[in-house]
Amino acid sequence: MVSSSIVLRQCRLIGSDADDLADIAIAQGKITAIAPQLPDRAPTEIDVAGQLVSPPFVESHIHLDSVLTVGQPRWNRSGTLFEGIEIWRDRKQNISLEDVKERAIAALKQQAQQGVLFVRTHADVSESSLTALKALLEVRDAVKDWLALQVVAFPQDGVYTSPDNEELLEESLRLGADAVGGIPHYELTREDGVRSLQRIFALAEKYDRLIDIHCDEIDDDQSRFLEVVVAQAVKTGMGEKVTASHTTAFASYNNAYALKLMGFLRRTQINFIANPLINITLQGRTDTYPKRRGVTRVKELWQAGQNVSLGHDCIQDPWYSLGTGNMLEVAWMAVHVCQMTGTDEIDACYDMVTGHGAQTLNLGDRYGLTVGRPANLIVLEASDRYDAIRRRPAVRTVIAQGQILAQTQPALTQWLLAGDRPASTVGIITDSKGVRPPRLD
Ligand code: 17E
Ligand code: FE2
Repeated sequence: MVSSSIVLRQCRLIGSDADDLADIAIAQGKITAIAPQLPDRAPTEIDVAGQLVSPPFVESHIHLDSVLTVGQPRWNRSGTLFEGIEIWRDRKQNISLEDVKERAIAALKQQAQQGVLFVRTHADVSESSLTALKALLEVRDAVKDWLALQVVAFPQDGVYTSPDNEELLEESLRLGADAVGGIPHYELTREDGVRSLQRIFALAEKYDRLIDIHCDEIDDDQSRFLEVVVAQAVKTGMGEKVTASHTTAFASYNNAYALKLMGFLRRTQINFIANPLINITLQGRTDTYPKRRGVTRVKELWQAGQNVSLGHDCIQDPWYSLGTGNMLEVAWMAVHVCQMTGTDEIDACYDMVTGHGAQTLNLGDRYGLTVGRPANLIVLEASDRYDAIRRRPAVRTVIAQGQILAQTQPALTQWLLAGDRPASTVGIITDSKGVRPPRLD
């Protein structure tokens, strides 16, 4: 038997009963045992002391080529998607491999130290040198010992808006992009949008790649490319390899049409990604009042059994000036914007930044707290998923492929009021006990 390299003691596993603590043994990069009071001894023993142990966070949608460029060359004054695209068009005139790689790796480190170990990034491939794509493919390789990165070839300016773009998209697949992207609502006509989707599916089949479309990211209730994605998924049988990102127009469709579409969705198993931080700010910009939220029907899709995951989309770029890379902020925003405030709904929002994200990325048995799988896990200063989303506490320990990648000390508050208890560490400790809601079983 191989001896363990790390044993974590007294782990509160996601979804388990409160008092049910287990030990986790790791050897040769894999989880080798999960059981109460394991007899194994290891050179590294971590006393988790009843904190939450979770599979890592999954960032299922981010644009790493544009992260950390906010204000370059100017701020997005209108706050719209379209001004963002124009600012990025100016910024990308002078990107270099080094520029993209440095910013992307900085963002990935920011995310990984907060427990994100699987990421899907879009790379803009509507720029003739394909610098963003080449840089992100290099980043994928540079980080592979601690983080798994998927790269989507994303034609930001459209596939048929200029003569070179279709070939640039195919060249990106030859260069090794993991997935084909698209932006049908930004093609010049509805017909071009439909044609672009047909081409994207054909390319994905030819090169055996995944698909992730920026689909209907607009408040126009007539933007109906999701139905085309669904039709292509049904006809090709590609279902779970296909993702519709953003789909914000779904929030503006009339209910009769939305109901019909929900029915069509049952014929295939595509994935949805919502980006609540960004779309709550980008959408609704042409409304006065009432003002739409512009985030897709996350709750209804989840209730209908569709796979929904959540992403950042942006960290400090032309579309969104904020963001820290913390997936708990994304889940927290989804709870609010999508009104997922029931205890099972809050838990579901946590799942959307963990297991559901893994499903979107087609990670299969590369992901999960299961014996035999790669030892990727995080220790959170929380008692359960609800507590994690409420307080968004630090991820104390990040274990990537069986190695300790990062450790974070939580903030410590000292209560110093004269005459009260002597200085102590209230705050974190009393707060984490909080009030726990009765479970809905
Ligand atoms: N590009 C796009 O088309 N939509 C977005 N939300 C971002 C980039 C961030
Ligand atoms: Fe996006």
